Amino acid sequence: APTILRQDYTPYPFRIPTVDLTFDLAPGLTQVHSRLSVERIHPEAAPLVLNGEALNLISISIDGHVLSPEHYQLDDHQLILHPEKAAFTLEIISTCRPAENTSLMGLYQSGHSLFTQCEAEGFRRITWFADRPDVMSRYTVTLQADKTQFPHLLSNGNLLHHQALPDGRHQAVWEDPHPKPCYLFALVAGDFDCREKTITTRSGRQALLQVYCDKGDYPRTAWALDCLERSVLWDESRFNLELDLDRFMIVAARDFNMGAMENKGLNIFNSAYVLADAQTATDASFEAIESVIGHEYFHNWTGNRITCRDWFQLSLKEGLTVFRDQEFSADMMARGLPDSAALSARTVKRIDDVTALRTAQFPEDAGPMAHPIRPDSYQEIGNFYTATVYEKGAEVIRMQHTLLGEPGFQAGMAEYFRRHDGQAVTCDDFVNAMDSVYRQQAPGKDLAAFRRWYAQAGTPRVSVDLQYDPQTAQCVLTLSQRCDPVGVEKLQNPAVAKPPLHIPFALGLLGADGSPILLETDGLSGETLVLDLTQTTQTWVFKNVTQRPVPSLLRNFSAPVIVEYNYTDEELALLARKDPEPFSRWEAGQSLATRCLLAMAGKQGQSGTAKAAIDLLAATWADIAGDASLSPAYKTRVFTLPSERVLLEKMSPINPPALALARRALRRQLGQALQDTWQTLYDDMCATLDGQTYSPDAASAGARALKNCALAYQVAATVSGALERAERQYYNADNMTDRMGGLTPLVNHAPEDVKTRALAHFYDQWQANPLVIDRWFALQATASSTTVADVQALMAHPAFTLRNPNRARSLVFQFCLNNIQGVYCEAGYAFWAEQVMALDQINPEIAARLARAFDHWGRLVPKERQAIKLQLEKIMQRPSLSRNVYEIISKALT
Ligand code: B3K
Ligand code: ZN
Repeated sequence: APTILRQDYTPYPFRIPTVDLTFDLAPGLTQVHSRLSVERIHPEAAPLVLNGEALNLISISIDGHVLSPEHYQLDDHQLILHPEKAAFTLEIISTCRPAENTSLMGLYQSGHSLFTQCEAEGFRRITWFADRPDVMSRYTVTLQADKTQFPHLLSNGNLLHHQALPDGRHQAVWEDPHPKPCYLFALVAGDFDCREKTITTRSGRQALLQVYCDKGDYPRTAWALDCLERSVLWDESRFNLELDLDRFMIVAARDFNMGAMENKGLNIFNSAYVLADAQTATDASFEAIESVIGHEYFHNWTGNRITCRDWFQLSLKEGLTVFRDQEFSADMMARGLPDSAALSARTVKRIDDVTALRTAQFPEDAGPMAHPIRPDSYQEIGNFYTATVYEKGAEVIRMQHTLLGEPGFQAGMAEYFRRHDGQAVTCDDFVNAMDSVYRQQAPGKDLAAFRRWYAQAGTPRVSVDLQYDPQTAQCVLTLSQRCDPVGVEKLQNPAVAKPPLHIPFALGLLGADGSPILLETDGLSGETLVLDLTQTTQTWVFKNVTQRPVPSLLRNFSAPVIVEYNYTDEELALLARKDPEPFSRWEAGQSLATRCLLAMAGKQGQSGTAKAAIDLLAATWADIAGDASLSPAYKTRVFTLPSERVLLEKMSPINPPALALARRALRRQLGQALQDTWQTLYDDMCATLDGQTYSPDAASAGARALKNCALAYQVAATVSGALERAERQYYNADNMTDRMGGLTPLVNHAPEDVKTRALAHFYDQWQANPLVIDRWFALQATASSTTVADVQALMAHPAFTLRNPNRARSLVFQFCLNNIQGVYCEAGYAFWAEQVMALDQINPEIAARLARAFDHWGRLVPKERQAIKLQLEKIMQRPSLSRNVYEIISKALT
């Protein structure tokens, strides 16, 4: 497969100012009549190259004259014309087959409805077009279909007319006043329920907000509409950005490759990120819905009004929009709280975001698919919707926010819109706007070294050296950064020294009793300072430090780096108990737990060597449990051990089963050691929640999380009565969070009959609700006793299908990615390879994601490494692999 290079970008030689599409919609065969106004930009005789895939050509004409085949070249993916005129109307009539389209890219059927997904390169499966984001057009769309089967016909923008046609058909005409790239085109046809509300935007305009769902799902759309309204208000108040449409629609689809899609005015969502009520959705789902609805809405400005010049710039819109959705969620969680509680609430969100980064992005940055947030090359762009582009991209935006401060960052955003509204631009254009503000704010400084974050892959390491001299009362801090070549960097030039990055490094110092020490250096002073680390090694001297300090490093995770500093266990415990900065406080506890786990895993699960550290961890947790100043949500994060996937990155060679055993053993020990603590927490949280009707707000979600965390430790430790309590909680719950809080420990620890009865009861209760049945599959897929044979048996269940991405993810992905005890064996690897190949026939984008499950194979213990390599080679030998899977597997093997 050819590799596309960022440096090869050339502008498109034509403009296509207007696009007029008429769809004759039917699931079996849909006809598309496209009428394009085309204007040559370059005077030269550049051909007009249009992309097209899986289309059937009916006719082509220019200014009304039908072209015969000798006037164009057509193959499987391109249509090439050689127009003589400088401006003309091109008409193309073609057909496609939505019901046969299992890739879920382009126009496809889901349930009884029709949906589109065009980003990145799906529009070419609808009609021949310049399928690239820098060609922007005004769209008029006419949809015709059977009226009974498809009473709702939706597209971007405003509805111009709707009328009946002969033979039980009808048509709707939509016009989108905003020029857009074709990846933001959308249509939906189906029979839906709709919840709606008219709001008044800041400037006094009326806007209609709508959430469409399958018939019968209406009661589960209230939260989504509420989230949408709050998103609109938040973007006005925090970013000064107002909704630019009269109508904003969200439609829920059962079959969807990703979370959701920001099509202009017509967002299409995976139903998992729309539908929720107390009975069927967990607190985590409510929270995820809020963040995805915010994310897609915020794209309306960052992505749609200003879009990407080419797909290498994907992080321009994704990193920025993830940063914005993270801030939205944090602001929602902190709403109405006094300052200290607000900080704690925001920190809980920060902890969750950093955990997500470490779970998915750090491994990616250390593996064969490592790439800069702005990649330099790709074979298949669908493979680059990655944790690096999204989550690390958001960290790179967040660092700019840290360097400029909120007012400076907002000034930079205003400058970005002033310069580029309505354009397709690059990451450099964004940093230029921020840099213009930064230079004004801090004369002599600029973002030159900072820009390297866009060009380099790999997670940098910052090592910290601290020297204290009691005579002079000075503390000398030296920070050194390094980042070894990774991924393609390693192939291209393994010896190259990567230039240093600009790392904003936030830190504080604590006295032996945990009290903060005022930092004074070079005209800066404060309890937290953000140091500008721009060189490979830099030193700072802090004055008037009257006692040997304990450093609190990388506060609030001020940069996406790994910090290396030799703390003693006691210093970590001190920070975990006393650090006034809540993120670093959490981090210290996690570091102590990590030490225990790695020591245990190194000794095949025997915890003797780690005894002292475990006792210290337990004592620290007991103190934190009793600290009334900390919120239940925060405590839950403290009491959650780092996941296997985060821990794997810290082990060399990686031994996943040993880690899984160690983690289980430590959970059991902490369950036993802190029995009274768990009991108190459980009772307290029950009392807090008692008598309240379910609400997904952050405070009650936090109380439920802590209650269920305490229960899980009690069950893990086989405390007497704990299983019965979990069972009671499962059967009596009045909301899905508590139901899962009871069922999860049962499935992992209860005797077979108790477990089977509960699972059968669950299936029976919820079989009509696919999103709940996804939970049922996922819970079994991740249970520690589940084997490959169990998963195969579940795949034979009538409710299972590989064709629905949510279902495939709930069982196959959950097992391959998150069941460490089940999948790391020869049968597990063979199962994985089989599923990659089976999925590749159905949906290459989804298959390529599963193909990445063992990206870290080269760092595993030798026996496992060999076994996985065999499977990689087996996949590679398969004829007719998709470009998606080919790219992943070939990179894994180099
Ligand atoms: N922009 C979409 C991504 C869809 C890509 C599918 N290949 C979702 C989002 O980031 O908002
Ligand atoms: Zn996005």
